[in-house]
Amino acid sequence: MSQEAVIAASGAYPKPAQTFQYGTAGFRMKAELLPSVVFRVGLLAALRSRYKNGQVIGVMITASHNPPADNGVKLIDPLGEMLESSWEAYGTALANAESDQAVYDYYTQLEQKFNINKDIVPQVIYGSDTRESSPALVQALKDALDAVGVKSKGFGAVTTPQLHYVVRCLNTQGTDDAYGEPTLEGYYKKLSTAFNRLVTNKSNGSVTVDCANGVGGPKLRELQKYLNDSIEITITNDDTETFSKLNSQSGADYVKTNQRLPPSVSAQPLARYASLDGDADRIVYYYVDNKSVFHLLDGDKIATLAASFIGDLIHNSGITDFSIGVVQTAYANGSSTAYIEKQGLPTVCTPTGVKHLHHAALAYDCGVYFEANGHGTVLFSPSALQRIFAHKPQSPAQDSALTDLRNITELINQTVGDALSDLLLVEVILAHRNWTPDLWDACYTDLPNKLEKAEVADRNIYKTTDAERKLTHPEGLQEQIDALVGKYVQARSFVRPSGTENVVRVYAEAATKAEADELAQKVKALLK
Ligand code: G16
Repeated sequence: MSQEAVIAASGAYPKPAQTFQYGTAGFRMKAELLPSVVFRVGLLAALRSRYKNGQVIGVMITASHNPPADNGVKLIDPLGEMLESSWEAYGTALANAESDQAVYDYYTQLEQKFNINKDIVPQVIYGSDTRESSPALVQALKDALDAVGVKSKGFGAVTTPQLHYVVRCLNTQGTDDAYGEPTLEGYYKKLSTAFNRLVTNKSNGSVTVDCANGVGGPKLRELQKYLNDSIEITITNDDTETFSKLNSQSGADYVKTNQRLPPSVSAQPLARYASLDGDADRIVYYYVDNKSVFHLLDGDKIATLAASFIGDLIHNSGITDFSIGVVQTAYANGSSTAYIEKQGLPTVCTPTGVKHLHHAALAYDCGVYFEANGHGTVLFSPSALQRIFAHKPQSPAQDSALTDLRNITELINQTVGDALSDLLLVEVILAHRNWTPDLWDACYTDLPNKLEKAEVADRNIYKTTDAERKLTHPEGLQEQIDALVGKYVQARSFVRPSGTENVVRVYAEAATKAEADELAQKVKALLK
């Protein structure tokens, strides 16, 4: 790597007059502001790989649930997790360096700080979602990787969780912890083999999946080819050619926020429906009842379904002294937390962002983490996996539960929340329980709630504490929110700045829908 090469390559991607920040899920904003950021993230990925002794780092170009004009970029660490938080600040500093020389200087400063061995060849793999802006941003990334001598490979349009999967596979190949074949085919085979085993001799009707006109559509179609016919999957909203349709009037975020069907879906009573988001790392389910009333089965409902099913399998396998915990955020419906605690399971609340939930979930033998918006997965600790695979069943019933449990550990993408893997997990559980969506829904009744977005002059003045459940700044605002909340029954409300959109989010819960809506409006009015 020569100074001239890096500076010349950087010169092709001038920094706009803008301050950047590595947020909830990397950098995210209007796509036209991103080329310099993506270039510099490429440099950071190279450093990170060298720092990790040449292990493969992933770079995903996506803005997930955001509108079509946005894009984003985030890094994936060697085991498929989100970038270690302490490195986010280096990404932010690099993105904000004011000149090409400053980019180079900061890059070399980091090399020195971490005593990076320059003989190590860094390795980076990358992918993108289906946005119109993605190819140009991929080019910016490639230019950075080439400028600093990275061995790289592009995977084209992929779901975010697919890239996380491949990163982990590449870094664990040939070890006792080998995660799978490091290809998309390997991903489909791993998930489908486990799924097909779990649903042998079971049939459970059909599910219609709204793919938000994003990359999840073609990838689900591909996965479908590997699945047996125990469950019929109908794919809808899978137009990735018309860029403006991405996440528009469709997708997990639309359904969760508006608490209604995507307009293109005309639902049959008690049939199952699911929506993915733009990069297929979130999923929510829903149905309409016999009176055509819409019911949402969100991330909280998926978490409770998964935790109780896995708990039963552990128990029925004869495995003892096994901890299961559920990790949620402030958005978790109060009823879901009460339900989980009633089952005797611990719950933990973390700030928004799967990186926080993932970290907290590692504390258990089995950590189930889901954000209410449908982003989540299940983690089994290495020692828990060892016990599950070494356990000797004492009866045919234990043997059967143990076999299912082992397959469940293969079905779940444990690197990150994965809508396709979660879809199959829910389908397996419903097939085993023989549940229609209303039976699943009947586990507990959500407290009515409302999520609002508020446009504010500067979202950075809103600072939170207590896992984002309380504001510390602007001073005095939390007291005003508390005073409003005190006027309602079973009420709760909080305000937090989004880390992916230029807005502040307002959440309210109350005993009735009208009260939740009213409380959200009143809290939102405080932000004006
Ligand atoms: C991302 C994060 C999620 C987060 C969501 C909204 O999701 O991965 O953890 O819940 O953004 O975050 P915020 O409220 O800070 O904007 P996605 O699906 O857009 O990648």
